[in-house]
Amino acid sequence: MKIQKPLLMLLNSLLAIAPGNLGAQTETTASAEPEEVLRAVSVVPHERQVAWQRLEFIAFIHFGVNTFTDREWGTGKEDPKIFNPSRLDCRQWAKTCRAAGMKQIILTAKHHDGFCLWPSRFTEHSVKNSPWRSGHGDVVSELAAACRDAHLKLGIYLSPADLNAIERGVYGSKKPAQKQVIPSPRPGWQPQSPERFEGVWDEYNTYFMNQLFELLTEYGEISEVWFDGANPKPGTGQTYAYQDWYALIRKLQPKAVIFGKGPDVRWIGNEAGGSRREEWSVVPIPVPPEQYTWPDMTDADLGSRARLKNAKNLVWYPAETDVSIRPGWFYHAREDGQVKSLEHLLDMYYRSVGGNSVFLLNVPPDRRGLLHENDTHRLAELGAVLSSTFTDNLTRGATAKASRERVGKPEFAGAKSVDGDRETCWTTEDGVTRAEIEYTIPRPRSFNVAMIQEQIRLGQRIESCAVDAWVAGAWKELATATTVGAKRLLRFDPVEASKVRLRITASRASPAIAEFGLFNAPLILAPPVVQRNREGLVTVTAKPGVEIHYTLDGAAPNIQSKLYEKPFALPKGGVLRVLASAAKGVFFVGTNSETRCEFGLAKTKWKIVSADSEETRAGNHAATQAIDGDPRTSWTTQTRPTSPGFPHELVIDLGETVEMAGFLYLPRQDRGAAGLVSQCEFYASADGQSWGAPVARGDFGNLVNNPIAQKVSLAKSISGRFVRFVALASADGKPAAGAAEIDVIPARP
Ligand code: FUL
Repeated sequence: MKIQKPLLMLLNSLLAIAPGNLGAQTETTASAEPEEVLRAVSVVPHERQVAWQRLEFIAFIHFGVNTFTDREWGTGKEDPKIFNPSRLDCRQWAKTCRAAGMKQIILTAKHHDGFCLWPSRFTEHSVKNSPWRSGHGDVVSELAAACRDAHLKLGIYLSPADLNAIERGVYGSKKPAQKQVIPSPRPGWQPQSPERFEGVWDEYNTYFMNQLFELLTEYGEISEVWFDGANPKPGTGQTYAYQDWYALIRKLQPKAVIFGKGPDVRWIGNEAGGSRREEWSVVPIPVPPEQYTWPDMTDADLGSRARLKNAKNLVWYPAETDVSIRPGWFYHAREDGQVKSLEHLLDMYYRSVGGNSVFLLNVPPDRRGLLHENDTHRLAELGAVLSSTFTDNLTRGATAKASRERVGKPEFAGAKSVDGDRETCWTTEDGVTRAEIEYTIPRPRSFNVAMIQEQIRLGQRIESCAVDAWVAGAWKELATATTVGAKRLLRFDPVEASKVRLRITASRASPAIAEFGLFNAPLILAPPVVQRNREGLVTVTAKPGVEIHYTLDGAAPNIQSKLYEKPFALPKGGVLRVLASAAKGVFFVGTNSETRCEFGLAKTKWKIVSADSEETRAGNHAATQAIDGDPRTSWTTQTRPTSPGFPHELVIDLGETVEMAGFLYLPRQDRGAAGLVSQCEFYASADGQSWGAPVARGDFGNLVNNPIAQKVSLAKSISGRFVRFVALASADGKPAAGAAEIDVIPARP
């Protein structure tokens, strides 16, 4: 039976809050449930959130002037003429995403630089002033058409922060707000939509809403509007009329969810692809949603019972996990060898889609306007593995025997959890919050993945559960989980069985299981793990059954390349590319499982000469940690309220004279925010006394969310024995500096 809206309301009141109606059940706990827990269970998703959740796997496309300037964050001062993709083809993007199993594409219509990928009538900083398609191009329109053809949904990223608008004095302008009507008239423009929005807005909010109006009325259906919280230049005093933006979106695209700085979908809280151990879609907020300015929610616990205590307002606010297939969000040729491995992508898929979240994977087009071959290849592999894993659900046709069912309600029988219909579900009686269900499949099969889905239209209920298999005459626990929500995927070693049991061990109300599945995922060829110590010794490890080959000249490794047999010395550093391939007679899915590393000089003789400050109070953040060859440890300057601010500096003695070609700055990798250096200078000296002018400057974007290694190359190599690293500004605007590692890239003879 499908759950229809009126019934849903009835069901919800029946299933969720029935503390007085517990009868003589033995497995009940609901009578004891505190009021706030019952309230949390009664919060359900809006239809647009259900539709979004079911997309599961979607694509992000970061494309714009940064693609051509090789930056992660632009300046707003770019010349629009630099945007000139030679072979832009949105159909190639759509085809690739579709083949990977993605259901939607979100495009950076405008990133922080303010450059618009559509010919907006409200700025000159756009494709209309670029040579691409002789100034008549419109990436949004080409992508909208490609998505329609490929049956993909379309989302729009429109950066609230706008560096070009700052340059023009529109953003952060102190001019008083005025009465406005959106869309603002433009000569010769007949807006396609009759909708009008009146209000009192400043220049930037008017500009922003006009852009939203263009994007939401001229490109067909838009399913997601992405509001990024990041701002490269905070402190201008510009405020955003969020509630008016939302009202405009609701009117023009009522089915679209609003992400991030908006009420429908929350940012998972990191850019590394992982969901929380407990990912609750119901979270407390301090004021009613209509008055709320949605913050980034990054706490480890957002919705546990402890968080619900004293909660004033509870909302359905599910998570989206955004991450890039490469280190950066925009395309950089230097990252062609750093496309994430199949294993890494799958791991993120399992943790996000299988962790009650939607997986938003970024694939950045290159300067041709095409997705690079390395990315398309990887996405095709990913799509193939996902479909070969999830097409054959072994519980199809299984029989189900539940410990508890609703008496006289066959529409909620155990069998409903294996009928392949996610609208139906198995539930127990009200108040029964612990239950088991046993599935028998027609013959023993081998499997290594279990899938549990709650009927989220009835809220999120399960707090813990376990899956067992009947093996050799006894139940064997395969895996346990905390929350479930829209989907929980559990991975374990392959097991062969015909009887499997799902145990709900704690739930906020009677569990409502929409689907339970079992799958057999293929073995994946994982990339080798490379480690190099301070002395320059390289160790490579891989799974059993894997052969390792490598190159040191930058060339792509293949099975003819040098075979790795034991650790080797790499004192001068360089680019190491290592390939995993299946040994004879072993079968894995996935090819090109490569790890690429760039190393600087070995640090055997290095010493710290001086550091202006070291934080040794909270953990060991001494300066030596920046040259210990261990990326997990870091130097940071003191963070006491009285600690001095920028500049900070570190002087290193390399122990010998070196011809230097560049530097690597690795920000701290432990997700700590203090000390991520966004601007710095490097100096070189023969004697550690006379330094002269800086030999290089670093200007690094997006470090807080994506603290990847930053490379600074010298225009001309320089010789020296001492290096001075001067930090000038930090990514979080606070006065501390730091580094996980500082490396010197030697000039190649
Ligand atoms: C961040 C931005 O600053 C990055 O450039 C990127 O767009 C990412 C998705 O969000 O906050």
